[in-house]
Amino acid sequence: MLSRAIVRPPGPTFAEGLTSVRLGVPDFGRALKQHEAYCAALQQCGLTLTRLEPDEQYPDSTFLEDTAVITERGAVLTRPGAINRIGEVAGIREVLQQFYSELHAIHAPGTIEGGDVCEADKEFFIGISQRTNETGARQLAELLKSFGYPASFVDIRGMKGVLHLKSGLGYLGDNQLIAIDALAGCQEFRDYDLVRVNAGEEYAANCVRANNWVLVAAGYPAFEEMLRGLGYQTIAVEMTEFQKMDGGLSCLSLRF
Ligand code: CIR
Repeated sequence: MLSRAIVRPPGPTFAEGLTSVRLGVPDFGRALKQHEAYCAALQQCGLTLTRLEPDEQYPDSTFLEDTAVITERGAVLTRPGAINRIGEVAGIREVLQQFYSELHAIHAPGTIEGGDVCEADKEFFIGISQRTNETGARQLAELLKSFGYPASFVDIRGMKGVLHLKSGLGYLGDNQLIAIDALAGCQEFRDYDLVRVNAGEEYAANCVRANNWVLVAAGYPAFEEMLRGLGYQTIAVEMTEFQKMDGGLSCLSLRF
């Protein structure tokens, strides 16, 4: 059961963040409204929010999932592969110290971004990506092992348009793993029931199971309908302005 989430609204420099997509410049006012609706959706799922102040020094700091990996048994501060995001981690350390007495960290030359880490019940998948290197993945796997969790690696470096592992993978619970076509054939997922995402709806794969609900990006009706058909209650959240900056639903919070 999830009880808390940490969130940080975008700051006025949001549009200066990193992006690899060409969907236009995000509208700051609209991004703030979408973020507020996202927070309301998490609250509807029963989560108590810790709301951090916007941090204009770091345009991508609203995507705070990338700065830590949180499990029931311990937390790990990451070391983002995007050099201009490394400084975001110090602020998250201060916040997580309130909740975790023991905080671990990834060390240079290792890099990890939380978007590359997918938990499926008691097992973790770690994406090796443009942002997460093998050294960082191995460091994280060792730490997860010390918590009692197995981890395996999924190399996504050759997958065009997939920034992070969770850009194309999501765990719904009940042994059901959402996967875009490029990931569906990975051996690592062979023991799971795969829920496939239609071509053109790949962005929707990054959804968030939060207690009795699944948060989905608005605008993907076939995907949402499919989840409902599987018996899930969904909450659709407008994400257009975050999508312009390569961000999905999971990146906007740390949930535990
Ligand atoms: C970045 O490129 O780092 C941000 N603009 C987007 C990060 C998205 N994070 C995620 O998918 N976990």
